[in-house]
Amino acid sequence: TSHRVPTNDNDLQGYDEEQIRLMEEVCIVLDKNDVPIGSASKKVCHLMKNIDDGLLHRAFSVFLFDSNNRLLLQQRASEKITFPDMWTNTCCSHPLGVPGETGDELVTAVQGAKRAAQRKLDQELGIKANQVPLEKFQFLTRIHYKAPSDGKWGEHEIDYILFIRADVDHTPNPNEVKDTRYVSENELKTMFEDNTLKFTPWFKLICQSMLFEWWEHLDKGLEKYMGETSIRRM
Ligand code: DMA
Ligand code: MN
Repeated sequence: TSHRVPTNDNDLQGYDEEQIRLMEEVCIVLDKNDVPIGSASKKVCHLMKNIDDGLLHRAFSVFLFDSNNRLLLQQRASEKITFPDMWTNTCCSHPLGVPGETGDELVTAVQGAKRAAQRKLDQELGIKANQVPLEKFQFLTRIHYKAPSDGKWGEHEIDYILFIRADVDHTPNPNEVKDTRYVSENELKTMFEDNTLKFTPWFKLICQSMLFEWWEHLDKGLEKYMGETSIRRM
């Protein structure tokens, strides 16, 4: 089934041309148990009026750490249609409704999220696939959350949380990323005290729940946290 929710072309007027084009990407539409039930454009999936009707899609969030256990953050570009200029984790986007990125079972869906993560780390940050091989990604859990952006746009996702430890070379794509910064745990906590900085809602949710506990276990091993099968509802 395809969700043909009527939308108005005026919805995208005035936004960046490249970001408008990316709104045609095909997202995976889910039921609340993360079972794919169809597909819909990125635009349709992120209009608050459709989210209010229950439309839910699949996403991923990458947290990339260097060998000093510093987390790479990005500040979203002003061109982004949702959550512009906000600081957030290394890279977020959506596995698409294409072979290799979609899947009904958790194992195939996780593999699809890893492939999408590798694709977007290059597109957003210029990190090449050979520096972030699929087998290096660690799947932790899935988070179901809903968050408005500006009234018209928002998020309603089941978000696959992926950690990766790698020393990488990055060259941000200015259409996606305004700034980047490597932070220690204490440096991130200090950033949260700076009222001039804005953070994405999903990053705040993950920071308030599991991030610092997972971070503490980077050296000890994340095995006991990996591959959680229940979906965390936030
Ligand atoms: C969407 O991220 C995914 C999450 C977890 C919020 P995004 O808005 O950065 O997606 P994209 O980079 O595809 O625009
Ligand atoms: Mn989304």
